[in-house]
Amino acid sequence: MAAAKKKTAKKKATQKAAKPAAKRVAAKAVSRARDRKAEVKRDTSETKIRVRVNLDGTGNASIDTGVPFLDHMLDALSRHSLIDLSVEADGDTYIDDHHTVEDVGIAIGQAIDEAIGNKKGLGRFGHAEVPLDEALVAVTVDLSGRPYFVYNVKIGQQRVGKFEVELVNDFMQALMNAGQMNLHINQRYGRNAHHIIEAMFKALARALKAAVAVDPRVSGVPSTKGSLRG
Ligand SMILES: [Mn+2]
Repeated sequence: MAAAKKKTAKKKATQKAAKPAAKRVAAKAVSRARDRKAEVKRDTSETKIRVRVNLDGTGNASIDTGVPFLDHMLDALSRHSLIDLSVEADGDTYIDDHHTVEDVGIAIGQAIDEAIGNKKGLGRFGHAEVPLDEALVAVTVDLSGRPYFVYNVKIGQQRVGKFEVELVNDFMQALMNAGQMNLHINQRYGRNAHHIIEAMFKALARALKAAVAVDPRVSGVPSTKGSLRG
């Protein structure tokens, strides 16, 4: 009689233990399936911008900023990061491209930061060096929540077509601030402005691809401080 009772109790205990384990698995699957998408609308007297990102995309880009060279660069950013990126901008380009380029940088930075969410399991760091013919550019990113910007770039020409080369600096700075990221850009060498800037955007893409990736082996936020928000 006592033995039979013991057996029943053991069976019950086994059933009890099985239930929470099943629940845990289900919860994990849900959190992994969380959409890492964001939409940012920015509306000022200078620009009207809509940006949509999907960090777990396939590099699908739909870009129309009114600044053709920027469209070309954002297309490369999306393609090589595998981040789906949609950008529509209607800015005061009759003045110059400055407001539009800077505000697109802000909106993309905000969208990426929002899509990253709680940063659990985040790769956090990314580094890539990308060549384009004679040019080589390195980009290092830390999605630390602490904005810091290093821009070691020297380009001889002032323009690529109609596009002002110094706006690349403004774009990267805006992206870094709004995206709350530590961003280091180091041009190793290069002669042609188009090549240097395009290598920079491709390196940014590859660095971001690693930094926004989620590693299922990491539990919690990848920080000894326990937080990557400021
Ligand atoms: Mn090109």
